[in-house]
Amino acid sequence: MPNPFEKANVPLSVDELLDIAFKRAFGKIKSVKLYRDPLLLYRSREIARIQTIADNITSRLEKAVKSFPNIDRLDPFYRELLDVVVGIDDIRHALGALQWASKICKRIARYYIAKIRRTEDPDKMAQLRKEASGRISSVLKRISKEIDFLRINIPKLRKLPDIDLTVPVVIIAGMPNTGKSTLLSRLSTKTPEIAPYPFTTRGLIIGHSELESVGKTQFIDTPGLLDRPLSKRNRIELQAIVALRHLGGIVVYLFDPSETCGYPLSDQISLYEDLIEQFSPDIIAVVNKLDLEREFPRGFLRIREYARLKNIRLIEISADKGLGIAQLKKKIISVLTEGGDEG
Ligand SMILES: Nc1nc2c(ncn2[C@@H]2O[C@H](COP(=O)(O)OP(=O)(O)O)[C@@H](O)[C@H]2O)c(=O)[nH]1
Ligand SMILES: [Mg+2]
Repeated sequence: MPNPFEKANVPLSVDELLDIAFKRAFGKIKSVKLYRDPLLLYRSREIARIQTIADNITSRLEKAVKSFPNIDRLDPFYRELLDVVVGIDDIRHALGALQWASKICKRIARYYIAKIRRTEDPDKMAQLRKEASGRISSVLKRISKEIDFLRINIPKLRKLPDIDLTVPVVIIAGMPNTGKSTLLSRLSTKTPEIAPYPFTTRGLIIGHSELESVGKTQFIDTPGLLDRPLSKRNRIELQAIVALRHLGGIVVYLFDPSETCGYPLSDQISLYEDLIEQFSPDIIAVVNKLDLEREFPRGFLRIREYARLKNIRLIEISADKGLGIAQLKKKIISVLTEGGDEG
């Protein structure tokens, strides 16, 4: 299931829409019937001009509206992102404006075409056609703000990550340099994809893997999102984080008791508690850099003591040296398949 906004049309600007429609209307039009009677020919031509302008514009507007996914049927993950990136109310308003303009343009065309049918005066026909095009132009100009809004925002939505929501997700969290990228590449097969994500400069890093008895699994590293305290985030950043929660994934949290990551263990513990509270109650707690225990024993003693007091089952690994990875995989599989605590 790819990004649902991928096929959303970026509408042309008002000037482009008008330009194309008018050029079409004053070029050769196939629908003009070749009457011998000059009056009938004249009438047919003016009607075809109005019809061409209206059809050209309304079909483009409708295509833009129809190509946008149904907001009410979006998966919560993408709906939340839509709200973060552009705002659901604003997008509804903009799409509604295009729909409104299309309806009015059709109505204008019908009205003037009927009037042209009722007149015998060629000058009057030309004048009515000019009036109709003038009114259609001004309807479009009234929605230029909404069109520009879509022109700016739809490309942003099209760049959102493709996340297969039918495949289980494992999110890797932890402070910077605790070993998330190293672990991701240990757990997933090929080189990971990088998908742009709102409010991160480095995007989401997505690794794919086949897990025994689970099947396809996505491992996601979220640089800049789940690596510092949530309390320091603004509303928009929090929303980008909340969207991650809608992935329904499990979270693996990395501690680096060696503190070679540059962050004291106490900060790492407080981020862990923050994530438990705000993000997910069942986070798999993982101690990384086990190979550095001899060199930095204090942190390792402390995290084990903390885990004992809180009744947390720690899994100890070295992502870099490949220690404990099988055990961590087993744990991930058991949580994904049973949601349980064994393994
Ligand atoms: N000694 C040791 N270093 C590790 C281990 N895992 C990661 N590192 C190192 O820690 C640094 C940060 O790792 P990285 O995966 O980029 O961390 P991230 O910022 O959380 O993605 C790198 O220099 C890694 O080589 C480990 O198990 N043992
Ligand atoms: Mg990294």
